[in-house]
Amino acid sequence: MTLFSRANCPWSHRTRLVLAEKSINIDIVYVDGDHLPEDLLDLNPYNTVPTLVDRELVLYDSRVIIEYLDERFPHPPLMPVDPVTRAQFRLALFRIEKDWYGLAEEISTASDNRKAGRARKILEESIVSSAEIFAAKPFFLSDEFSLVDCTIAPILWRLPAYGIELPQKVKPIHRYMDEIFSRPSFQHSLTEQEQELRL
Ligand SMILES: N[C@@H](CCC(=O)N[C@@H](CS)C(=O)NCC(=O)O)C(=O)O
Repeated sequence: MTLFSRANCPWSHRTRLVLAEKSINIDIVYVDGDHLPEDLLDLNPYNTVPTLVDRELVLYDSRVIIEYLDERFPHPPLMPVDPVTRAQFRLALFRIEKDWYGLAEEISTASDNRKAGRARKILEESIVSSAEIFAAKPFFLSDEFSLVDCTIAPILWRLPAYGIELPQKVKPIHRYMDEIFSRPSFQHSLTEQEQELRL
């Protein structure tokens, strides 16, 4: 299997974290700069990373990829088994992608400081307002580490790069970050560029 990834892309990062959590050995091809490799352009009509190639199968969109990886490599499972909890996890994934990843992208690509500042403020407020959910269980919505944690972690890791410092009062979120960031799979998932985001 081959994964096309960028060295500092949150969508690629969550995919690398799933790979690390499941100890899946895979070739990771890092793309850099404006020009994507020809084979990737041929494989993925949206020209995005991450893109996964597993023999004849080509997958893009990190959500499609991580759900495939969870089913193809069931241990450890990263989704609950019962339909109601699975649906709740999928809804959480949808919201985190739409809200937090959306705002993170706005901060990174904003054409002016005012727009970036507005997105920064909304992202910080949204994360802080979720403190009770972080407090309720060891992992997000769960006693077990899951695809939702794999999705949240790349955004929390990048907070300093987004210019966000969470207040000390949100202790459950600081506890959660310490827990996730010290996980061997998380450490393994980081590229050099990502390590430098929190030196
Ligand atoms: N929803 C997509 C978003 C992927 C995405 O936006 N990737 C960015 C990099 S972070 C991308 O490929 N941009 C074009 C490029 O890097 O050339 C996913 O989950 O895979």
